[in-house]
Amino acid sequence: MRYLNLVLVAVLLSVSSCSKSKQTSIAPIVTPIVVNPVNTTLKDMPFKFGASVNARLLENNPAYKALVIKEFSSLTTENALKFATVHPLEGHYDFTDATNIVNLALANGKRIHGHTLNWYKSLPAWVTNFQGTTADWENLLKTHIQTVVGQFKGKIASWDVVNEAFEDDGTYRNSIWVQKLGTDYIARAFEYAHQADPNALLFYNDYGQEYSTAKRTAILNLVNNLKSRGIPIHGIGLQMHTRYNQSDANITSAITTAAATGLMVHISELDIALNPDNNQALTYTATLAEQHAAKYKSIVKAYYAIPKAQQYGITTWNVTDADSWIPTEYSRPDWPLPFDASYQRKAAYQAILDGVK
Ligand code: 9MR
Repeated sequence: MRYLNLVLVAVLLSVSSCSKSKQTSIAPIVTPIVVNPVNTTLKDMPFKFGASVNARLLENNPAYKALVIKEFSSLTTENALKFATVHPLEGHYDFTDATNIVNLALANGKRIHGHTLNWYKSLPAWVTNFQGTTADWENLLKTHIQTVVGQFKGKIASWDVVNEAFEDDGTYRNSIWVQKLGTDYIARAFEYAHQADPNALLFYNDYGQEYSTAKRTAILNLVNNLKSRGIPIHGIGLQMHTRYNQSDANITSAITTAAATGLMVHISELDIALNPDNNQALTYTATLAEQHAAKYKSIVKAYYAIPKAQQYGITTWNVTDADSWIPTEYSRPDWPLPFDASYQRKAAYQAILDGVK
């Protein structure tokens, strides 16, 4: 023990005398900061980068859960807060899935985005069969929104308040909500949500804003109208379910025109299909992987060019090619996400990081 101490003292003395005698002649050593790409994750992007997450997979698949925790700084509830899930019977709410996702997000320092308070799809039978006066329908809309938002007040940072209210030709979708309440129910949906959580950021969310000018214009008109009336709307969600061969010009127009409203812009459901023509025999090749990566990069670049304060973030719809909704929905092979079916990073992953360099 004593011998060890002596050795230590001797070593320290020699180091200090050595550095003293040479300190005037040696330039200070500057340790270079090496960015290790292995340790870099999507959490390190200069804006929030998220994914929509599936409650069942988080519950049953530890590798999926680990990937979600490791990579993302924001989580969107894929299905857990849709009307049919959260409010399956009249007067009966089931917050189980949503609560699990919210708790996971909060425990891991992630922002949580709620999807969606109002949609024409995923409605339970009790709503589609509901019989009542206009006032009864208004009460149904208001009660649902305020119960769900109120349940997660202070925890869910932002909401897709109204989802997909327009057709691709820019006309209002003839949804059950428009049939029962007229198109201005949209404004009231935002007001109801705001009353339930005045700090929550409220978004209008829709797809096709990159490929349909008519739809984009209709959405911008709606949003500007709501703004001018003082309705509490804070952002536009560009779903961006797009394809590898969509033009950069169209994508950039959707992003810049949304930003021109002054509201925040959320690329809220990003995925890039490689097989939009439903070719059953298509296989994933290096060429497709590169085209995929290039489109991810150009989307990230265009997004990063809007004012920082308006960059609410980019969220992919689902996490990996194994859980993407696209192959199931269209019964075709496809590889739309930055992680492959074995949860490995694809070329698109690096392209996302490169998009902000
Ligand atoms: O990914 C979702 C899928 O699991 C559901 O079955 C489907 C119906 O609720 O909705 C999918 O998510 C959609 C989202 O809610 C709105 N934009 C389009 C998404 C893909 O269809």
